[in-house]
Amino acid sequence: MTPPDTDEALATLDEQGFVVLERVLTAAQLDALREEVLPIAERGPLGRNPFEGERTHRVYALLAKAESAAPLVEHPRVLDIVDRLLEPNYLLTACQAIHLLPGETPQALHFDDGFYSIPRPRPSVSISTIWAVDDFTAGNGATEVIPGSHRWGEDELPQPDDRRAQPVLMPAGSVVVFHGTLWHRGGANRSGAPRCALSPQYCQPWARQQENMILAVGARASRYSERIRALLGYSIHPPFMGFVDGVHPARWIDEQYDPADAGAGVESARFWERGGHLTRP
Ligand SMILES: O=C(O)CCC(=O)C(=O)O
Repeated sequence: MTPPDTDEALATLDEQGFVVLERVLTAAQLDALREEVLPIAERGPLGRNPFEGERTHRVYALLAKAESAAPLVEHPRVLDIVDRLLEPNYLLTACQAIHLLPGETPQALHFDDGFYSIPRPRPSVSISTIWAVDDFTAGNGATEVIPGSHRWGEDELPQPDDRRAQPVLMPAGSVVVFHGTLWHRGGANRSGAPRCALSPQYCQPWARQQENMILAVGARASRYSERIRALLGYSIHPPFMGFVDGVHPARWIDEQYDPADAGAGVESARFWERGGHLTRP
């Protein structure tokens, strides 16, 4: 099946809260990912509670450990969608591998931006993606979603075993993109083989990231593209959210970096020209 274009994907996201882009990774990207990420996932720590999954290897700070995750984090098909849903300068809030072992039970239904204390219904503060490294099947723990639940209010809660939850079936190399407000969970792995997924998640540029990406990735950030560095936090949300000692944070890993090249200086200059107000008084 041909993946929907960005406009179609946005329409589906608006209606259902999620959209699947099938087979968007090349065979080479998938091979590189499997070669590097699977051993890390298999060695990774088991979850510390039923939510993380006691039969799930869960590896955080993935960009510190596997450079082959980068093409997923900055995949143009995904970022074209996120660009239209979040404000410019949005950030990478989480980036993890989730490797469900046979026997894993269903996760609790939840939504990913639930820790921002803004009442629902509301726009998403974050957009999540889950990439299938293995095929997602009905039996191996495919992510389950409740279509339309991104619009639910505060009082609308799913049952623990809600019949509206449906598995996202997709072949390896596909990705499901969904609103941070969509109720979902990892499914039960009743198969005889593990199910590996990667989950980069993005948040508004004014929201605190779940994972402290600057500390998590550290000096390895310099190995990545400018786009990934900006997503990690080597960026500012103009006029000055994210400054370090009064200068653009990218200057700390690249002395030649000129914020004016990225347009970041322009917004800041306008702010000061207006006398330090976000809008004219
Ligand atoms: O593993 C999955 O399919 C979903 C996991 C998830 O939603 C989470 O851990 O927040």
